[in-house]
Amino acid sequence: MRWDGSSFPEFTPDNSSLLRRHLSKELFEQLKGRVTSSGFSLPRAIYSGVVNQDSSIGVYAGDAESYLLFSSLFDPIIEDYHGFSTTDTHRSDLNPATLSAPNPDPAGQYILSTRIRVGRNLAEMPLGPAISREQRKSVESQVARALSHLGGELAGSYYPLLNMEEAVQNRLIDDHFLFKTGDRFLEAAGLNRDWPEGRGIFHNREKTFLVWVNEEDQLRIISMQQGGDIEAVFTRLVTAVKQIETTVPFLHDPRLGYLSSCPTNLGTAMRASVHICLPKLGSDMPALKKIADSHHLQIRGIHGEHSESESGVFDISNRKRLGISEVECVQGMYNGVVALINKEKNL
Ligand code: ADP
Ligand code: DAR
Repeated sequence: MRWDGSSFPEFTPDNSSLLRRHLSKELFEQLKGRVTSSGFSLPRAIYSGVVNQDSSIGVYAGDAESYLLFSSLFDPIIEDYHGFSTTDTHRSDLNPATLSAPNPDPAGQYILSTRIRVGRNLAEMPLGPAISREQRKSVESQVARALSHLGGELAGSYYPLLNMEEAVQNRLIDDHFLFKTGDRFLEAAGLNRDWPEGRGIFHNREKTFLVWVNEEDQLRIISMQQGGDIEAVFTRLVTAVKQIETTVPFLHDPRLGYLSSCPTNLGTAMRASVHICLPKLGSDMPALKKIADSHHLQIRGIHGEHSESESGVFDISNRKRLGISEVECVQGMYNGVVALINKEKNL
């Protein structure tokens, strides 16, 4: 679908996005002339959701100011997705000691791997949809410099996408370490401008600690490893986030927590996931979805968002990221995974 942004967009009858649910014609007329100090407008914020009628959310912020200037659209979407109202406040808990998540599958029968990531963006910078080419290159150099000072288990190297051999890039993607390219939702949001310049990946030798630079967010800080030692993965991530934040100030709001381009990644901006093999339960998707919904879990495919599960392996993670703490994100995922494993065992 094409759209020039001047008039209220058309939505197809099967469009179930939060954008369609919360953008009225009146609200569009009220907001369409507003522009943030980065030059970001409402039409740019909703363009991805208009040209991708299969969007689940459909909006992106271009800067911190977007969440204020377009709050009459963002706030209802935030409440719908996270259950977080305008009177709620976000709180953080990055203390591994308050997490109780002993490996739920020590024999390795079900959980193939665990990954916990947070999104972060730099303070004083626009978000990806509104950032300039020069600002994006500055983010890359600031982050690469900060990561070069990490020591011990976190020590590693930064690999820009610009000169990366295609075979190396494809191998990193296939092995679940690197972000995919050409996402049409990010493209329409303006997040892929000047691609691949300014984008890259940092990782340690074991690839248990990785940082994506300038994909959907300016940083995706990732801890991951084979098996179900969720506490170890969380501890590594927290150690890294706290060390990086000593040299790179993150964009943070007292009410919304860490700010991200997509409103689904506000607050903790944390997604804690396991790749789990559930061959029996996986053949009864209504039963799997019922347990996932009761624990506020999201089911993704083997290659992450917009992918399918393969041979009974699912990506199971927390759905909510705002209005709950980091420990509660991981604890909630853990409790749901325990319930899924118990169900699989009983089938
Ligand atoms: P994000 O988690 O950053 O929102 P995606 O859902 O697209 O992004 O996942 C990014 C990559 O991480 C994909 O290759 C996906 O297969 C991989 N991934 C996610 N969770 C796990 C996991 N528990 N173990 C291994 N790889 C994972
Ligand atoms: N694809 C967009 C964003 C959904 C949430 N996932 C993110 N942010 N990667 C949509 O509206 O479907």
